[in-house]
Amino acid sequence: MVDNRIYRIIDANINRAREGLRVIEESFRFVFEKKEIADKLRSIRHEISRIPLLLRTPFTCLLSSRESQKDVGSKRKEKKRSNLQEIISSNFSRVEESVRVLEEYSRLLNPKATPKIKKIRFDLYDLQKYIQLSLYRKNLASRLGLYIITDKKIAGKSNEQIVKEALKGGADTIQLRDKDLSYKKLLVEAKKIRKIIPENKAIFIVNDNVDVALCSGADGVHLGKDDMPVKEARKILGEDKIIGVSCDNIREAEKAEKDGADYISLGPVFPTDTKKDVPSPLGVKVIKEAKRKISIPIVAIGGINESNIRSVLNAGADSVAVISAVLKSDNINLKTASIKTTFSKLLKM
Ligand code: TZP
Ligand code: MG
Repeated sequence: MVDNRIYRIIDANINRAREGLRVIEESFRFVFEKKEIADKLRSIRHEISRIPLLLRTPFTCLLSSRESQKDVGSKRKEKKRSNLQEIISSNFSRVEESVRVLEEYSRLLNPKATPKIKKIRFDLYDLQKYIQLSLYRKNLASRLGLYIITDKKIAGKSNEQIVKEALKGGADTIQLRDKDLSYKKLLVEAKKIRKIIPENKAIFIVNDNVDVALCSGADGVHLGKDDMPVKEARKILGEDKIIGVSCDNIREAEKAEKDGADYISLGPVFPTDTKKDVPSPLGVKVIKEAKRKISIPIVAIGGINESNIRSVLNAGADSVAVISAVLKSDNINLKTASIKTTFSKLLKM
């Protein structure tokens, strides 16, 4: 005869696990609108609902053991949550703990069910990893802000010097772009720059080279037409690095999103002398159209300066990438700061 208190534990933990999953599921259904993930969560929720069957325990047994009002743990203070990520993460912990409890107590009811419940717990760990790293990348890519790209020739300064000054001026993202350095020297340069950019102060992206991005500890890589395809890059980089892709039309933008890019750069929006092999300026209309068609962040690029930044942001760009408007200035720090002030004011409107 099984102690009624064991049924009470099973009942409470099935409810807790199902409810926690439902909380996470709602975010993916209604906020992020990711059907695949919502479906996966729902299917695990259904597996949990079938646990009484696995334990050969009639639901009436579980219900009659329930004494929620008497629960000595029900008066505990609830913790504050300030964003969706925290809600999702705390609910994952709740669900995993509950499934562990079910797994352990299943030994008293039907030991044959224990490995099946254990499998649910391991599926949850994988799903949590995938979900939380995707959210981490989504958050990072939404904070690209004022995105400064290095160019030693235009600046007449070293990459390190450019980065130091741009950081002082408040750049949100720094991309190391150096087409002249060998693979070996680029890695040395990237490691030096990673040291100059404090984590959490600015985002650090390496242009072109996936290996260098990974080995230098950068936050991500930016890939162009001649670089590694996004899907291959993701295999190497894992789920905790962001991948940006250069696009010069809407079709490419849609493909980049489908392939798993975390953001795109789109341009040239205005005439530029900095990059030669680019199409004629696309105008801000391309930003407006991309905004309607894709949902990953859009970094506008090409000929952007203090006087046209407003039109780019009004068209819906999430971030602006700048080379010459900042690097041609004698004072990169002041120029960055001044563009940043305009950028921040416009984004707040
Ligand atoms: N990709 C499209 S345009 C461009 C790149 C790298 C150059 C942007 O530089 P600038 O000086 O800000 O126009
Ligand atoms: Mg490239």
